[in-house]
Amino acid sequence: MDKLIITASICGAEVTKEHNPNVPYTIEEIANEAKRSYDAGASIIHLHVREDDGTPTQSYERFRACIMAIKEKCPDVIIEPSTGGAVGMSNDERLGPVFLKPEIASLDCGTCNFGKDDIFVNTESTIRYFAKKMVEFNVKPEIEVFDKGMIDTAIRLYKEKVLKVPLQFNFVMGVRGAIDASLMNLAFMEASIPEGSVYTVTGIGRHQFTMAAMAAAAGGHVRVGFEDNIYLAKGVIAKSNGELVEKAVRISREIGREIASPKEAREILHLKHKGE
Ligand code: KMH
Ligand code: ZN
Repeated sequence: MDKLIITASICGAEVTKEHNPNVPYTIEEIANEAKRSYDAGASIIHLHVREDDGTPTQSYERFRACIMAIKEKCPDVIIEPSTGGAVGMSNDERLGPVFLKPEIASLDCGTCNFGKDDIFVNTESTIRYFAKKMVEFNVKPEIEVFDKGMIDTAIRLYKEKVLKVPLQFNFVMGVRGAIDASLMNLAFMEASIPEGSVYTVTGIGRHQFTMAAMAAAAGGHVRVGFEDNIYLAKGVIAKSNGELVEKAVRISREIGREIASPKEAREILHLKHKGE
């Protein structure tokens, strides 16, 4: 089994300081949270950015500033900008960070309800448009799936040569409106991806660490962070993303699986370091 790659989703677009005062907004706060996560064992930072007042933005300039600040503190960490942005953003707005040519970026492969009243819209035309832009800018897509049908969409795009192997998936499990977080569903998702693919598991809310444990045991990889969960344990607000990463590291080491460095993660994911 490969070493475990930990992705830290440090900021997200929906979670706020009202939920957890430690959610980062400013460039300095985002860079500090990335550093805490990296020091704890994260090799990938899944990055959303905010204006100083917390408003989510996909601005090229804001991403550039945040990425530079993160690289200053952790030069070798893998930075994976989001192209999901926040619900309601336009496609071209969402694509902003792709023009920075990161090594990797998220590619959301379907539409789903997102919480009580929101819909996260990713039509097939949108997915194709984003995938083609990523190929053009030499950015590896991490295929975000919130439901099993999104895996099938990705496979269709791979068969049409829009996406290239090895495919890299992130199974987001437990969003209200999409696939639930359970062992049975994880086994189903894992069995549905092409051989040779790599997958990460993101358990939402209280499912974060149960799903992390299952993924670590099954040979998948793990994502933790404020974007997905703000609690270290029931009723205990996490002081930083670093605490969440530390817990994922403890779980993995307890079952005998070591943690991948950024260099090892690049090897597992077939990424090329584009560091200046
Ligand atoms: N903020 C969500 C609507 C991604 O990063 O690609 C979508 C999201 C997925 O976070
Ligand atoms: Zn995200």
